Amino acid sequence: MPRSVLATALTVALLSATPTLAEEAAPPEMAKATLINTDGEEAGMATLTQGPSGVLIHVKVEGLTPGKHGLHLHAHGVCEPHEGFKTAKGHVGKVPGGHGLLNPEGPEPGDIPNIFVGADGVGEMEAFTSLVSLVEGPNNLLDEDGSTFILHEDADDHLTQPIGGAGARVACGVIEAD
Ligand SMILES: [Cu+2]
Repeated sequence: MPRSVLATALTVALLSATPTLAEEAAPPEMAKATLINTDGEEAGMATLTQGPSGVLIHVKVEGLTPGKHGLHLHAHGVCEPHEGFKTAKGHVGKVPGGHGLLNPEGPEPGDIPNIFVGADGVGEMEAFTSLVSLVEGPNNLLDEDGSTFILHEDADDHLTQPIGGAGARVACGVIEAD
């Protein structure tokens, strides 16, 4: 092969291996959830951002009892305050005996760390999980029947079944593509 033809072939190969600008600039997949309390009043906001290996979660709440509260991803995208938010169903990816970030048999994909609420009733947390997705797989939070954040009355000890002793459901937010 003449040298100039080889050089051209190499250039074409290199160009085709370079990502296009559109691919590089593609924004991350985002979702959000407005949390409501058991009176149906707004109690906070959550944002979710898809990263290359999981989802970054940010939650901010207000008007809640000070202290630690269990926070989970639940498997159904309906928040009905008068039903005690039972309409959100169980945890994403729930398996018997599998709840808890510290559970040798766990965790469930819906398990995330607690949120801490201060004396002023305001709480905020950031967490990352590779067990769920906003774009694909069996634990896609934006699947057909949706998903929710559920904030519980008490702390999750990350071990006790079935919900870490976290008690009643006090706030709920439907996760929606943003
Ligand atoms: Cu829960």
